[in-house]
Amino acid sequence: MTPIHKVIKDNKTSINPIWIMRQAGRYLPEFRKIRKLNTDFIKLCLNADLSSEITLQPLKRFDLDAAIIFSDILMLPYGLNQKVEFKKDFGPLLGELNLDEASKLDEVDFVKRVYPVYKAINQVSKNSLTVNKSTIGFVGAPWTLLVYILNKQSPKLKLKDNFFNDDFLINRILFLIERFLKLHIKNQIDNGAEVIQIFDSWAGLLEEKDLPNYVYIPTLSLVDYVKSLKVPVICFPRGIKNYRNYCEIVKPDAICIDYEVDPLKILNDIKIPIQGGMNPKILLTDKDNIKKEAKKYLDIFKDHPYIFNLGHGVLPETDPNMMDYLVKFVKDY
Ligand code: 1CP
Repeated sequence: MTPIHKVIKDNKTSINPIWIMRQAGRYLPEFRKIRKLNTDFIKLCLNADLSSEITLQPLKRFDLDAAIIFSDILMLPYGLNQKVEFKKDFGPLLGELNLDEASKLDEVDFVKRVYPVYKAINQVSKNSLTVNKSTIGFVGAPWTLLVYILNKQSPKLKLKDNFFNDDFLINRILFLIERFLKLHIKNQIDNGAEVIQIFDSWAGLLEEKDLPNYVYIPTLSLVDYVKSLKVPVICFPRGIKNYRNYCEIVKPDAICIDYEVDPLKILNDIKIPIQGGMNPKILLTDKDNIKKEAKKYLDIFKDHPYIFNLGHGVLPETDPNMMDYLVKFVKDY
């Protein structure tokens, strides 16, 4: 078993595996070099040789315990024939989803559109750099994908005033997303993904009363599906206030916490393995501070099954030397 599997499946507490959300990407000069030559982000994700290479870049530098595949949660709307672009200094920009056509889309056609993602997972999981490490596949949670599909841009900039107006439309989209997410997950697992992480990056936008409809029910269905395929599933409902309720209802195998969560409180509240927490901004400070903060999480979770990670993705302005320092500190702890 890999260290991450030992923590999730055996509740092991004496080891501290580490991987970092967005570990493959913008803070690495070797990534920027490839990105500069490949201005179309979706095309880059669909180039299996390059996306495998990018996935492995952080593993060449740091002693991480997982490879997370270089892809994006927006490959799902892309697979449904919705136009997806990434604009510099703006972020994702989507076209209109043709729901009638997407509802009739054949699963084979979806797989054809995104198959290089599966090919890359296959290549990565067979690479010698991932021996005794976990290859992590991922998807966006139904709610977070609904946000991008309907809002057509990051809700960070603006969530449209009439977002919730058409209940029937929302339910049709959620139903469609769920169906194709299962297909996307199944193909990632069949090609070598050994863990699935579900990113609900915008869960924190919802009021408590709306969580059952948009978050709990659709995510529970996905979690049950991943479990039925005998692969551990980690959920990251970023920004929600009550992680305990979430865990009791959705029942992931492990929970990834964001940086606003009080680690002492969560230790009391939650029995399942925990991942993450440290604020990514800490990596922009100095080594003493990184050590102090990382130690805080490791001390608090020393008798709890814990996977070290940040409380959101590593920031683009992070110095790779600081990442190196963090990984070594966690490994030597
Ligand atoms: O070079 C560039 O401009 C592209 C930047 C980039 C990268 C490197 C984007 C655009 N996506 C990615 C890769 C990516 N996205 C990974 C790769 C594996 C890794 O190293 O972790 C993963 C897991 C994601 C997941 C993802 N995409 C999430 C969930 C995690 C999170 O950060 O909250 C979300 C919300 C997205 C959408 C997305 N894709 C890209 C951007 C800039 C965004 C966020 C836009 C926004 O703020 O709304």
